[in-house]
Amino acid sequence: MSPVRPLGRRGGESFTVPRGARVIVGDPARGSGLRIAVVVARFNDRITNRLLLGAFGVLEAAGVRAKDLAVVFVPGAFELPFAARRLAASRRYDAVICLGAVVRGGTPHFDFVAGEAARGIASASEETGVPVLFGVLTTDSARQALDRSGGRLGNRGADAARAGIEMAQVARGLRARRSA
Ligand code: INI
Repeated sequence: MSPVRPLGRRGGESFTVPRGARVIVGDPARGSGLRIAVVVARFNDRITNRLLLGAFGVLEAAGVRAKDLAVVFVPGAFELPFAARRLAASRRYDAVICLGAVVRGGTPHFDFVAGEAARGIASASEETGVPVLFGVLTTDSARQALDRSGGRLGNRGADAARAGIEMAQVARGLRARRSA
């Protein structure tokens, strides 16, 4: 079996799959018609606002319309799963993107907040079957968080938005396959 069907470039690599194989793949650049919810933590707002702007930039460029977008603010990353789960369970959105910034700062609080955010976001996705994306920075310093929120190391909010669009299409593809 030789891999003969080029899928085009996804990230850095150009994938090929055997001709005739079933393929489900999303395109992060095509968001038209998708309904997207964004949940953003206000804690470390200087950073989360940058994540939010990065996410909006990607969603707008991909053709997601403002009327298909919901934005929910919560106090901190610990509260992201609560809102994400409710939004996902409503079935009104194709993907839910969670944005937050947990900065270590020498307190054990970090591990609880970051751990619960990750765990809760993963279970919101598993329990509802709706993609819920983890756009939460977990860094040792504010500097590292700034670098990853539109600084020299990219923007994790933009990355999460791209992943959200891609996963919304993958979820649709999987649903269509099940009912076929
Ligand atoms: N929330 C964050 O989003 N980031 C943090 O770095 C953070 N720290 O370090 O404390 C943080 N704490 C607040 C937490 O998310 C809850 O809002 C709070 O505990 C109330 O439940």
